[in-house]
Amino acid sequence: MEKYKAIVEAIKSAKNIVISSHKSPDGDSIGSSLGLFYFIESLDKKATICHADKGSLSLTWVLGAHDIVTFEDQPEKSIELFEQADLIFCLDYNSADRVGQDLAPFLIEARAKKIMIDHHMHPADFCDILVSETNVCSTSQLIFELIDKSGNLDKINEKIGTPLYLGIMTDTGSFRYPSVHARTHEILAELLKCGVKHYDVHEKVFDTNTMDRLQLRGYVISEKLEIYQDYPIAIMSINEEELNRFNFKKGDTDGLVNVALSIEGIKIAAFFAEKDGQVKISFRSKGDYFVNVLAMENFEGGGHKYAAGGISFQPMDKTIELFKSLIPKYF
Ligand SMILES: [Mn+2]
Repeated sequence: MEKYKAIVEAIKSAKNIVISSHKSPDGDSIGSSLGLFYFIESLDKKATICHADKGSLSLTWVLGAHDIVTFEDQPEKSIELFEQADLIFCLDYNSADRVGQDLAPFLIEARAKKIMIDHHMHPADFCDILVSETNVCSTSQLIFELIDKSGNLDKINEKIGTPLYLGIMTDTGSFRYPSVHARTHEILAELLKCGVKHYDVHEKVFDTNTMDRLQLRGYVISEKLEIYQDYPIAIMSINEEELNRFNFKKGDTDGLVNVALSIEGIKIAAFFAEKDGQVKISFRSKGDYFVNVLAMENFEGGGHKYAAGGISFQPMDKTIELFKSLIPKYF
């Protein structure tokens, strides 16, 4: 595909390449960033990954994850990277503000050529090259397509493949969402052929618990899960004091919202977590129920039809009240 070839040409002629992704990086942001990073390396070029903040422990075991420059740890270096870049990749996000309010102004003002590779709906118009494939499961899959369709499949190796496998796996709930297509499995087969240890990735992401993490999850499920009467909606919430009680670490509550969604008959699940005076919200849904519009219009967020997130600066009780008051309007 011409677009992918143009991207590889842009990489080859760039001097300072920066790879960015959205704030609170997930498996796909870290996976696509590192997969692209090692692909660029295979072209004898160098890149620097710069994110707003670090990923959770279940993600940062991947080779190279500790070398990701973050604004939270190195603000000056991060700003310098954006100012000096002549090529910036925008991976796994669709508008500039998604990199977080600290980095966004530097991304917007950067003189660099910008390339967006993403699978979220409604991409904003701030990039020079746009790869927006909303029916593809993950940005990591699109990085594989970039490598393959630019004629560089022979470059794929374990270093590139492992983070891409991580990104595809985490963005598809382990390959089971409707967004997984035959092509996804063809790609996974290619990744295994080049030496990716799929069992290792699964174990590191899903079978690496601390006692605190397990007990926190058990507590939320047994004490903080509420089924909303009259609608097929489940709500979970946890406040700062409770998080501290279980020595909360980033990632400890990941996926809990899916547990709520798994209850028989439930079509919409919302998870509210209070931290640093804000309430972060995750929404999941299935069937005819979509959560992205509600997240976008009321909680400064967005995402996909069945998986979205948002934020509230109101106290927890007010935030949940607001969500409940919106239910008749949206569902
Ligand atoms: Mn993604």
